[in-house]
Amino acid sequence: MTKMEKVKNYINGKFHNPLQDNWIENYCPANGDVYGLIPNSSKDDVENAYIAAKSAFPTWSQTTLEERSRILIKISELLEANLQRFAEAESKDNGKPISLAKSVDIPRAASNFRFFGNAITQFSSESYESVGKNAVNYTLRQPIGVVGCISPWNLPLYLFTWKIAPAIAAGNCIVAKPSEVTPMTAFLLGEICNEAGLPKGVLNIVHGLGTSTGQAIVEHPDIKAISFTGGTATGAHIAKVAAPMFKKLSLELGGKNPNIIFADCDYDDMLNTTVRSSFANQGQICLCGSRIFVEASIYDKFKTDFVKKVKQLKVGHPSNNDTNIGALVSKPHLEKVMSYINIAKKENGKILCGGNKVTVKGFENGYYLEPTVIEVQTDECRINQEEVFGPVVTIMTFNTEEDVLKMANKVKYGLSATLWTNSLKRTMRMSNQLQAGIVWVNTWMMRDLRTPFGGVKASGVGREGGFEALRFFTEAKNVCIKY
Ligand code: TXE
Repeated sequence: MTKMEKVKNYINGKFHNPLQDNWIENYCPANGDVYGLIPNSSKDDVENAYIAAKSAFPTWSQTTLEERSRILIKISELLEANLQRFAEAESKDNGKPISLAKSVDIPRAASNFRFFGNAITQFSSESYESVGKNAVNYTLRQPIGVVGCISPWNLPLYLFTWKIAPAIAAGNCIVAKPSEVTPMTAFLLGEICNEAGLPKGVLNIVHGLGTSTGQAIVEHPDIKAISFTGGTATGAHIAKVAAPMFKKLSLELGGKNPNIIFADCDYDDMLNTTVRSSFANQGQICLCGSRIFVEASIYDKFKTDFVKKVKQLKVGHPSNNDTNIGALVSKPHLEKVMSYINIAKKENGKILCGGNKVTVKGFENGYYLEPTVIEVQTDECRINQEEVFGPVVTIMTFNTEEDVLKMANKVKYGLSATLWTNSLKRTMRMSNQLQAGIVWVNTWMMRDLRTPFGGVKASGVGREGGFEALRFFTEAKNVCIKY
């Protein structure tokens, strides 16, 4: 067996084993081997991380914006300089194609630091003159103190840094936990932070299971805000634990996003983007358009062309440059996705392509699955209502704008929606009425980091991105002076 890669906790600028010497096995999705060990940190490890964060806070919160900005941008530059190493680690830990880790995950993690390094220099307090009352108000935006950041496994470093960069920029200190399924790049980030001169204790990373380490962060009475991305059930549980302590909460949860295609769209662009919005990252992105609705007049053509393109996608080892679909993140997740394919079959869903596990030669124990397209007759079946979070999409037809809008909104989630049309009037009507935090028209996952990001209904509460994130990680304090 190859040498075990041991992840350690990063507390007060140093790397530590968990106090109780408890470890979890880390699996490589591409071949199913255990290749590393991860601390399963206890309450005491979380407490040590909290103490380090608490002691760093008075100085960090008073550090000038220029200095915070300089350090964040330095971290960004170091990530860029280490692109290859980080991309390889991400791909090995998660199963995603190396090409994706190199072009999306790691560059975006670097952008998160650069963006918030710049944004904090533009974030300002407001003032309000109370005309005729001889008074002036000013509103300070002060850092909260010690905050908790908990992130998932699908875009590991990308989503981890999406939280910690604004938290640090705003002057907070952090106790953070990446997913226990994909801890490696967060572990490597510790070294980069030290090299960039981030003062010790500003960022502390504890690894472990959600139910032990994550729970300890959420339950900690002095960790005053929790920013969480993950499953809806976990989000609901976190909200329940945090509410009696009046913690500030930002929850970015699941999605079951509609991709609505009208006959008047730019067809080729729509087709290529729809393949991507269905299967990028093995369909494990909360923004993936997993419910495809196609206007009746182009339904048959779309069905033929789409299935043909999906069949061309290459499932293979993540380290091959020509792989389009890598491995799913874990064995339990593969089984969950398979179980949904079976549910769809029982519900009379017609499998147009895919539906089976794939054996990749030389990596027979890896977690591979064919990209799967299922034709459904009704939007009310489970495969069309519940989040699968894998390379599985449904397609069905619609006749009127009214019908498709109803179906699009008739799920418990409301994260994103995609609309393909060249009609301006329809664009305006539909985008106003779609129940989603994000609507993309004639594109998908085009991101501008200044924009609000998050969902409605069971997709969560709060918004990340731009000044929204900086507002979340600060408390507004109004001072009213009568003169
Ligand atoms: O996520 P969890 P899971 C969806 C997707 C997936 C399902 C479950 O449908 O199949 O959620 O995935 C930590 N207190 N998404 O179970 O458990 C956990 O350790 C504090 C959508 O893997 O929500 C990890 O760090 N923390 C999603 C993080 O929560 C807890 C991305 C997310 O894990 C905790 C991932 C607890 N009690 C899955 N329990 C998206 N929105 O993008 C777990 N955690």
